[in-house]
Amino acid sequence: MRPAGETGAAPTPARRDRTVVISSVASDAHTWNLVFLQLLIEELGYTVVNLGPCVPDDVLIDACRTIAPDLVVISSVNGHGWQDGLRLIKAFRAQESLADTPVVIGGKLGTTGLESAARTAELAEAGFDAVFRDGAQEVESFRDFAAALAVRAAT
Ligand code: B12
Repeated sequence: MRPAGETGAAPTPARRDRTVVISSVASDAHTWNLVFLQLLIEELGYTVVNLGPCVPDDVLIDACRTIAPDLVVISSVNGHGWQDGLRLIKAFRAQESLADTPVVIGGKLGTTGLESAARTAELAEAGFDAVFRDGAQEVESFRDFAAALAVRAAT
């Protein structure tokens, strides 16, 4: 993980006022991906609510309706993230209060580790604001995306 501030992403008061919800999908029992993301996002200065693994869609949706987060980060590595993600985002976007909430998904979303561009596009079309594939470069892209959140929200 890069040290906070290395690319101008040091924690700011604006970020401390913002909440990021992290969650896995209903089928996924892996946890260290979630811990990794929590540490990365906290380094940026955000408040994080980590809902953990195996979160049913309705539990995530209820939590987000209550918290009204500034960003929702979905992580999955068991290989079922693509279909779980599609189902989840359709239910999430069907909630009027969550229609505009930024939601991203990333990790090992397919069973082969070689997610096609078409599948990535399908997730984006279904309602995710960004889709991050596996790998260090994608984590860097996500970090830049998350770091810019407070700036976008303030303008
Ligand atoms: C530990 C482990 C388990 C443990 C998990 C225990 C726990 N409490 O977490 C147990 C034994 C339960 C398990 C079970 C299974 N596992 Co497992 N598991 C692993 C293992 C060995 C390590 C995962 C880990 O902790 N990594 C450390 C974290 C920090 O890294 P990470 O998970 O890779 O996440 C990184 C990226 O994916 C990315 N990332 C993740 N999410 C997001 C989100 C965003 C937005 C972004 C930007 C980036 C991002 O960033 C993270 C840091 O770089 C991996 C193999 C490996 N060496 O990676 C397999 C692995 C993930 N498991 C795998 C599989 C298939 C399973 C099972 C289906 C096996 C089975 N047949 O039962 C089950 C699924 C259970 C379930 N219901 O989900 C596969 C997934 C294959 C795929 N998707 O292509 C892997 C890759 C093993 C393999 N090579 O086949 N597993």
